[in-house]
Amino acid sequence: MDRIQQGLHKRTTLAKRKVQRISKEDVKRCMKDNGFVLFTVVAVVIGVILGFCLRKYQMNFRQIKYFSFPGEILMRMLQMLVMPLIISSLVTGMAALDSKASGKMGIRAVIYYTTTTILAVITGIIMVLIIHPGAGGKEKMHREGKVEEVHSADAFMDLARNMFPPNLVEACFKQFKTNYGVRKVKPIIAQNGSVGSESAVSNFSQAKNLLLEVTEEMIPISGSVNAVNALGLVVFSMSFGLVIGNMKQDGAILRDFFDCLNEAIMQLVSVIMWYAPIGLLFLIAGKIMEMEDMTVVGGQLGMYTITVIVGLLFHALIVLPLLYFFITRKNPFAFMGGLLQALVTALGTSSSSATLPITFRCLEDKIGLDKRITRFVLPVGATINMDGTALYEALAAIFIAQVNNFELNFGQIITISITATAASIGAAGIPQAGLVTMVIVLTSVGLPTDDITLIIAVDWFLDRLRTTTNVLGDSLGAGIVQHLSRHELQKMDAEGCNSGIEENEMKKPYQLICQDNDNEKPMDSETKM
Ligand code: 7O9
Repeated sequence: MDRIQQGLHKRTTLAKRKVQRISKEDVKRCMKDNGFVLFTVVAVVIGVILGFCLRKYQMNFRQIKYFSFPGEILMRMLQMLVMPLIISSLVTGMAALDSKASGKMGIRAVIYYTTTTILAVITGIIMVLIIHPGAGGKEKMHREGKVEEVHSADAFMDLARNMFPPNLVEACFKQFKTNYGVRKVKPIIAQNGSVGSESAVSNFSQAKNLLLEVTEEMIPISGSVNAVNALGLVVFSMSFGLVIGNMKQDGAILRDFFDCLNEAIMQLVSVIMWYAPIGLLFLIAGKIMEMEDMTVVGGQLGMYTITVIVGLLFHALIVLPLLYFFITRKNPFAFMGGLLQALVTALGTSSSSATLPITFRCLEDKIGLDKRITRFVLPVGATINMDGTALYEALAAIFIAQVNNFELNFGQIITISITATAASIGAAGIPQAGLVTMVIVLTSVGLPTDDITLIIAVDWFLDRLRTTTNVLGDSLGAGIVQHLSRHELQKMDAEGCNSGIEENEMKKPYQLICQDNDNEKPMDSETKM
């Protein structure tokens, strides 16, 4: 009895000590983390207020550019890290998984991406049909910018071409893009006396005319645009990582190299995160000062903006969290709280790829996701999973149909859903995507592409919101894939096959946010007892 009591006493004291130690550290860390998030959010709020206050002074373009300079530096810093980050994380992410595990996780991720993208498209379509922002025609609407001609087939072929860059160094700064040239088509006089151009002409009187005039034909010619070919780099890095993983011990040097590169880049991300609030402040304030007069955004365009906002909010705050909750049985809003900094950065930068470094930090350090998951799922998600973009494109296409009083039948709505889904998946591989993908969606149902100019005025603003939705979708996806793959991960831990990535490094202890589920909590020696 005595021994039991002694034992109990010892255990309680130990536990007390442990609680004291952990709580002190946790509180400190919690303060640091939350203080930092608070700092970022406050910076964004100040940016918005400052932007609106400074609008009164009607600064010219040069002054605004100078003012936004600190923000521009933040964008450049983030973009600087994206390429080494995606290459190193994908190579190590794939190498850390055996081909069976990576195949299973890949399938789960792809199912998640397609499901959420389709759900987003459906949400967009339902919202625009209910709210009907396009009532009243387009005559009084303001137009801005211009739209270039795009052939959908060429855009999709460019996508496939960009998946396989012939020169990896060039892929870091150039994307293949089909341009159009004019070719003169001379009439051909056939040997039997009949005359034709390249398409055979049988009618003689028509042929006589052709003899006199040389026709012109638009032909596709190869060209390029200055942009990172993310899709090509992703395809290469994944294949490379898979091969290294299969090489087992022979691939250890390369695995260690990319692992070390990844760690070093992530440390640079931590440094940049300190500068992020300042950069975001100036980026947002500058954008607000640059904004055209709000009077443009009245009437239908105002209603359209509201419809998009409602659609994105519904997808981000209801559909995605519900999906996360049903699959993982964890609180999605706690997850989103840990992601706040990445969401705010997405809002400020309007680029999910530039936000990627911050998303990595949030998911790995704050939410405590497994690096084997984030390294593999996040870059792929940033490249092909764009829920916000898909929702937006479907909604915008139907809005343009509405302002043209164009009745869409059910088949055409389905066509819009399919093209919007495909366009959002392929956006990173289609050169100058933004408008081009919109043109593809509109041409698929015969809507006038010129009417894209009606919505350009609010695009800069809506882009920020859809980027935030995209980042949220990618991150919740990482959480869901981790939950679904927990058994494989545990099995791999048990077998001790971390493929060169050190155990303590791969399994950062879960912090407060995700402690409600024991399944995925890594067991340390104390909890095992
Ligand atoms: C939005 F992750 C990386 F680093 F591999 C990566 C790099 C570049 C991933 C993607 C890209 C990329 O170029 N993406 C891209 C995205 C290119 C063109 C258009 C878009 C669509 O962007 C969204 C939108 O406009 O709706 C949004 N701004 O998520 O960044």
